[in-house]
Amino acid sequence: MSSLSRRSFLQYAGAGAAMLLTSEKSEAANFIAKKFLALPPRKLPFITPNKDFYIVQCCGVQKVEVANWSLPITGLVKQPLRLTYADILKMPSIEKMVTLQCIDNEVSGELISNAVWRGVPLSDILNKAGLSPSVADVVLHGADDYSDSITLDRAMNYDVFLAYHMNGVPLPPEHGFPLRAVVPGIYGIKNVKWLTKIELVGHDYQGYWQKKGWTDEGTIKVKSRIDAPGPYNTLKGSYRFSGYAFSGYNGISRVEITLDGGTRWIPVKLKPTPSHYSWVFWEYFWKDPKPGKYQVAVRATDNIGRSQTDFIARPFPDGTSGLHSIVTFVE
Ligand SMILES: Nc1nc2c(c(=O)[nH]1)N[C@H]1C(S)=C(S)[C@@H](COP(=O)(O)O)O[C@H]1N2
Ligand SMILES: [Mo]
Repeated sequence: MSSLSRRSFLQYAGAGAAMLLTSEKSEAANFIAKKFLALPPRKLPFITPNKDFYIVQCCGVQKVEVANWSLPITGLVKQPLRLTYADILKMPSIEKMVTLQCIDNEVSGELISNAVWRGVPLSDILNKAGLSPSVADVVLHGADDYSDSITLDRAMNYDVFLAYHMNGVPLPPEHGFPLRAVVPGIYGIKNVKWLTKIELVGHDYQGYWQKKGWTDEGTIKVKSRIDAPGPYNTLKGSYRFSGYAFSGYNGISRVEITLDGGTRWIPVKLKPTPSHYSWVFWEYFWKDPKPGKYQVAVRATDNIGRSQTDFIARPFPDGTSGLHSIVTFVE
C-alpha cells in the first residue's frame, strides 16, 4: 500500500488544522499544535442516551398531540387506511439497534448516534392497505411539510419500520413523536420524523432535500473515526486508541490503523456488536511508542467488502468521505 498523500487525510479542527498542514514541519507548528489544538478524547457510550442523541431538522421541532393524530395510508392502495396511535401500538412490533447518521456529518463529525428503536414494520402497514401494481415509491410525510421517499423494494424489506419507542421510552418530541421512520443503511434524511401520512406513488418522488439537489438514494458510506486520543495530544507511553466504524446495514469486518501516514496498516480489535445496523467500536493498544510526531489514521471495511475511501467528499450531494486523521505526539 503506497503512502497516502497529505491531501487525502482529513484534519480534525478547521482553521487551526489548515495552518498546521501548510507549515507542518516547522517547530512553530508543533508548538502551536501542542499548546492550543489538543482536544480531549471522546468517551462515547455504545448506546447513545436519548438526551445526548444528535438532533437535525429543517424547520424546528414539531409538537404533535396524539389525541389529534392519526396516520393515513393513501395513494395507490387497494384500501385506504387510517391508523391511530393505539392501532399502531397494538400491531406486532420489532426492536432493532440502528445507528442514525446525518448526511451532513463530517468524517470526524458528531451528527451520528446509536439507539434501540421499537416499532411496526412498514411492510406490515403497506400490506394491510394492499398495494396497487403500479407503486414505485413510498412517500413519508412529516408534520413540518418535510417529505422524503424510499423505493417500494426498500420499503417492503422487513428491516424498515415506523418507530414509536427510542431506547425503551416513547420518542422524545425532538426525535419525532409520535412516530418516525427508521430506514437502516440510509442517511438520516429518509428517517422522517413526526410522520403524518404514508403515500404510495407511481413515480420516482423528489422530497425536500432532493428538490435542492441532494441524493435520492442516500446509501451510507463506510466511515471510521478516532475518538481517543483527541487530535494533537502528547502521549507519555503505551496508549489505547479507540473509536468507531460504521457502514450502514452491512456491519464491519475490519478496521485498520496507520501510525505512519499510511505506509503500514495494522488491524485493530473490533468490539462485539449485537446489530449489523449499528456502529462498531474498535481499540488498538499501542505498546511503548517511540518519541516523535505521528500521523494516525483509520480505515474500515464492511461485511460486503466495501472499503472506506480516502477520497475527500463534502456532504453535498451524497455524504462525506475520506479518512479521519489525527496528529499525535509521543514524549
Ligand atoms: N419531519 C422531518 N423529519 C426529518 C428531518 C426533518 O427536517 N423533518 N430531518 C432528517 C434529517 S436530515 C436527519 S439527519 C434526521 C435526524 O434525526 P434525529 O434528530 O432524531 O437525530 O431526521 C430526519 N427526519
Ligand atoms: Mo440529516
